[in-house]
Amino acid sequence: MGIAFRKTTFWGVAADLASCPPTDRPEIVFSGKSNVGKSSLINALADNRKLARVSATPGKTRTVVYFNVDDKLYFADLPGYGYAKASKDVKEKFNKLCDQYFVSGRKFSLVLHLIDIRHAPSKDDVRMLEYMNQSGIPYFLVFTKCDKLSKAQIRKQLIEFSKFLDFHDDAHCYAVSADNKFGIEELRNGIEEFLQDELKDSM
Ligand SMILES: Nc1nc2c(ncn2[C@@H]2O[C@H](COP(=O)(O)OP(=O)(O)OP(=O)(O)O)[C@@H](O)[C@H]2O)c(=O)[nH]1
Ligand SMILES: [Mg+2]
Repeated sequence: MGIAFRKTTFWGVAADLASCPPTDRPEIVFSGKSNVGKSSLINALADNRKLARVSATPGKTRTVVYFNVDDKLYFADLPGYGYAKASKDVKEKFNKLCDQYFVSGRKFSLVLHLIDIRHAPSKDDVRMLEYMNQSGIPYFLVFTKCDKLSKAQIRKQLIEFSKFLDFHDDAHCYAVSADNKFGIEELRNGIEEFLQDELKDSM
């Protein structure tokens, strides 16, 4: 049984945990630095440019934005962290929401953690991976904006990252571009395969 990613619709926004949807379906969380391309990736997966708001100014997303995917799962678009121009107050608010989100015991099935293929992972990325490794949170690493590099450069970057990122043995890595759709179908298939059993159980 497949997931029709094109049947993705806006569900709503949550400024706190109480307004998140019921945990009745698998939830996929998009995390990563501001401007890394979380909202663009959601649009690429759904094949709908108008779905998630892509920021002209980074750091705009300040709430968790939920999408209903084919009435089978949710996508949760988290606020990006580490945006330098956000005030301290705003930054703390983001962090609180993100931290709460991860420690709340809220059930989520998979985190897609996004890293720009062109730049070395930040301290926050490393911290996030350590946290997910320690807590046994399932994640895929998704390297974004691959249209900016050649295939050879992409391979080189992936090898470079694997030297200092503590990849889980079974970590899934994807290289994608929301711009030219490189790797998007592979990621859809990866998500589908990963959720197969959970979706079967919930039917
Ligand atoms: N070249 C290229 N640009 C991209 C790609 N994905 C996103 N962008 C651009 O990167 C910028 C940020 O994209 P968003 O999708 O808004 O990033 P975000 O992670 O949701 O940002 P926040 O909501 O601020 O956390 C936009 O200008 C996008 O057009 C990509 O695959 N290739
Ligand atoms: Mg966004």
